[in-house]
Amino acid sequence: MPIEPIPEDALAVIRRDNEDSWPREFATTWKCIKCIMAGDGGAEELARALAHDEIVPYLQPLVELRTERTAGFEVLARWLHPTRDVVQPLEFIPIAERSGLIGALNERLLHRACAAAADWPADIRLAVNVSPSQLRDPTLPERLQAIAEGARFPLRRLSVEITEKTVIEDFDVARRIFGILKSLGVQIALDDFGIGYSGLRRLQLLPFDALKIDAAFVESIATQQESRTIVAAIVNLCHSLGLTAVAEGIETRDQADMLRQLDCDHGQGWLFGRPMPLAEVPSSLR
Ligand SMILES: [Ca+2]
Repeated sequence: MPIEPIPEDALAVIRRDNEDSWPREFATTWKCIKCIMAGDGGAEELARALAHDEIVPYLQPLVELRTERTAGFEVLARWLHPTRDVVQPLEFIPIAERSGLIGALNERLLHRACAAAADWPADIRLAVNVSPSQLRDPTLPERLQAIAEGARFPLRRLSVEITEKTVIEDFDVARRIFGILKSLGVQIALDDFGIGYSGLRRLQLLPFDALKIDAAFVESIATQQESRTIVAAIVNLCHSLGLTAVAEGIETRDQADMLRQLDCDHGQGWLFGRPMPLAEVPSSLR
């Protein structure tokens, strides 16, 4: 997506009070600047947080359900706010989306996670979330490639997670980007499957490698027959299409046992580990 030029008078307004602290590196989109000029304090604070490296990756383990061995980690965002507790993504990802900062935010998280993971065992994968605006940007594959190569992290160890809604926004662009990512060795997972816009046709037309079954089904799997039936059907669908089935939000031993009985391949949730700072990952792998 071409970057809209930023009018000089807008930059002058932005710089007025913030000559030293203005995060120019992240103010590369007119959308972000318009947000800030319109008085969106959230966008301004988030841009500053990015410039000061306050948004950091926390990694949550993804395990093979059969062995409970760690297969990789999903990269999640946390805001180490200078005056508050750690801020959860629900509070700031919507701001990042509306201000156009989400791409810069996700890329920065990816860079830090890749740089750390390059030294971890070679079978440990990283999964990163890709936003709707990133998936509209035809340069996404080369951007991800540059980040991974810069961090000496092999692209074949990278997965991108994309929600159903994201895929729907611009199907043709998504399909082109998917094709390039696959040719680079990147795997693609459909995130939060089952709660949104489930178009099975898209599963057929897009080259997914994995489906992440939404936590809403996992939560009641040990107590409700209907949830079990739905999850069993999704796992069967995955295997028929040659995809890996991943269950999200596993919190109890009963849920894990049930998913294993249903032949679900991978799992993620507090039972296996909460999101942790990068520095804690190596000891979790021992
Ligand atoms: Ca995800």
